[in-house]
Amino acid sequence: MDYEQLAVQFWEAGYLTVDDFFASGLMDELDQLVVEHFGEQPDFAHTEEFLDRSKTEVIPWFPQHGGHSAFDRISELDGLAELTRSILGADWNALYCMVMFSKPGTTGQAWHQDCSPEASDHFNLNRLVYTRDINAVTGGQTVVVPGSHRQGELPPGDPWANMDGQVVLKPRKGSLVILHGHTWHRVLPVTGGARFSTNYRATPSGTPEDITDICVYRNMRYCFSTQSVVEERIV
Ligand SMILES: O=C(O)CCC(=O)C(=O)O
Repeated sequence: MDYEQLAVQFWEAGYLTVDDFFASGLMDELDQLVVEHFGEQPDFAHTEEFLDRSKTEVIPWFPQHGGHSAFDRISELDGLAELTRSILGADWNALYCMVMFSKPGTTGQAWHQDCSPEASDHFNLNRLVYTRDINAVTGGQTVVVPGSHRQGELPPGDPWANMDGQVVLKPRKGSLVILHGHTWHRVLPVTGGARFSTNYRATPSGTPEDITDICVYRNMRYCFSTQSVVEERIV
């Protein structure tokens, strides 16, 4: 695999998809662990205010904090580290891994940037692993605006309206999607079974660990650590 070429592609578009990056057997194993953890009807972890205002219905899980070492096998893969190094340079940092679970029939995630785009060198990378196919039948496709990681703040507006130039990604079982934290992105409504991705976040060296504490939505900025709206955004 030509990691340097993939890095060029990433920096041009602000995202990258590589299908068949992960072995099928490992995907089955991780998928099973996620399903067992969440069960049929998991409770939401975020506040009502967040769920209502953000138009985002996800439940996070940090499996490595609970000693689920199977998830380490992704972070230990040489190919993933090599590709991350090609994108971020030699001194990058791996953060935690987080599963984002959405129940069937939920809204997905509204447009957002994972962190504030004011400083172009302060950002996170979402390194997303998919253990099952995501397509028009399942719903939950990931939508991005190519090049938006260079366009500053996500414009205020309708959290859900289509945006000019948007591209719909349909990752498959075993796909890797890498998203720049400043890229404008969202997840479409989940119309099939449960939908989840596992995010192995990484940052360039010198980035604060809490870089994703304040998320930018089209109608607000939301701070996760204080569970509060820190800025209303009005058109
Ligand atoms: O699960 C996905 O495809 C996208 C995840 C996402 O929006 C995020 O991690 O900020």
